Amino acid sequence: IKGKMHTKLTTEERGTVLAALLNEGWKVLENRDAIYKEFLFKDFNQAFGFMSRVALLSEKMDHHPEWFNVYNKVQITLSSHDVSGLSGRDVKLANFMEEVVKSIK
Ligand code: HBI
Repeated sequence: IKGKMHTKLTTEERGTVLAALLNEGWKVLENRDAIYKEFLFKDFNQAFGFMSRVALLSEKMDHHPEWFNVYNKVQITLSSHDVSGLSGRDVKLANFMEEVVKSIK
């Protein structure tokens, strides 16, 4: 399907929508076309509540994060296997995560 979601982010998109995420603390990995962020919450309950809400959207999008959780910390890497890099789906999911955090904290 042509369209933002199933093609690699263009250079232009990397300067706009992706740059906005970098301003929110996301980092582009050195050795992979992927973005990474670590979220810290008050406790496990908050962290898992965040993960639950993200999980529901990721299932609906059929686009899943690579994540690691210990207590109140959630480390997240986003990339799109089917384009071997970043796509609009990663941007959409990252933006959703930022919204969820705002509604929790
Ligand atoms: N999640 N991050 C990510 N990247 C994908 O390409 C992807 C996915 N979840 C499910 C999915 N692709 C399916 O569409 C394919 O595995 C069939």
